[in-house]
Amino acid sequence: MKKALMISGISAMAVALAACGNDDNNGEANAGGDNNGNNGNNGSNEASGDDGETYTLSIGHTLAEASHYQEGLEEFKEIVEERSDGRLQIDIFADGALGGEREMIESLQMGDQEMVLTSTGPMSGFAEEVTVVDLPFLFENHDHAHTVLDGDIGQGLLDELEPHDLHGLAWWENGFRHVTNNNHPVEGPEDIDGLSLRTMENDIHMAAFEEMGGDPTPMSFTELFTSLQQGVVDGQENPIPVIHSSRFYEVQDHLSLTNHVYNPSIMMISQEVYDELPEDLQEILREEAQAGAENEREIVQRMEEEFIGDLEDEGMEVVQDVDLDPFIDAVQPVYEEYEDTFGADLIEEIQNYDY
Ligand code: EAX
Repeated sequence: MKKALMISGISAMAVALAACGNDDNNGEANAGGDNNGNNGNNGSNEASGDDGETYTLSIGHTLAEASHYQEGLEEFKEIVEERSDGRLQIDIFADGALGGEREMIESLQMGDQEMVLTSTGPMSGFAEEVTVVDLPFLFENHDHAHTVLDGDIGQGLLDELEPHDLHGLAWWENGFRHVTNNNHPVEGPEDIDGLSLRTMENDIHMAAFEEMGGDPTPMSFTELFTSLQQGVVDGQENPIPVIHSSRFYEVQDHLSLTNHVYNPSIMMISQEVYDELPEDLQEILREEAQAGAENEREIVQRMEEEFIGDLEDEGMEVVQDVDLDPFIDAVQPVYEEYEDTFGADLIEEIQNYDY
């Protein structure tokens, strides 16, 4: 299995030779230990202190350089490289340069890519348990979502990733998703009827639009702008910062603030890569991923407030005061369909969470 983690510096050879030497004595690869079976890293393979290595971690995402993901990641990169004294190098790849989200997650599992910042959209193909968050209208607002995801429920969902060779570092944010299309304004679920809409590769989202008579087409984000431009689909749904930073106003006439689902993102690292890092660098990644999440959520909020007016200035007709109750009623069958998958108790616990 190709190792993704790039270790640079001549010390890599020295560490490898030292590990081989210690292998001869106590059968455990380690760094900095003695030959009496006491290794320098609490019995695990990670060195606990500075092993003199530089680790280069590539992180991919599908959004534009002008997006909330990119802005949040640039600040994450700066603080991680500073806190680690350069022992961690973060290389950011935007615009789907490393592939669509599903492809990048697969690359992490194979150890061919170190990190990804991805929507939960394609996660049903990897860890279905996590996609409980994709139920339409599950979260009432951002505070509700943040409180659940930053608590025991959110950590429990991240823990579900580990058996799939993925390590969830923190819950970042994409935002509340809204419908755009080129046919007509959407003011009620009846206006979804007959629309062909691109969705993420997410069964729950597809089921929700089918309940309203829509014709969902699952598609990687990397194909979306061209598909809209060519009329392959009538519309799509995404948060305001995505619609703006990916310039969908150039290929979509109507935007309706349907708020139909809160869409979190996950900052993930390949479990194989994570396990190879010294514990002090693992701690920096964990702490700064969470701090970066809280920073990126503020970026999303700023963009959501700022960009609706911009989208109108760019020519989009925006339906702002959408009555959500008919939409909520229309998608109730999706909850019945997925109750067995996630458990009624977990769904109710999230819905009734005190925030
Ligand atoms: O995660 O695929 C999508 O619509 C997502 O919003 C995008 O990839 C960012």
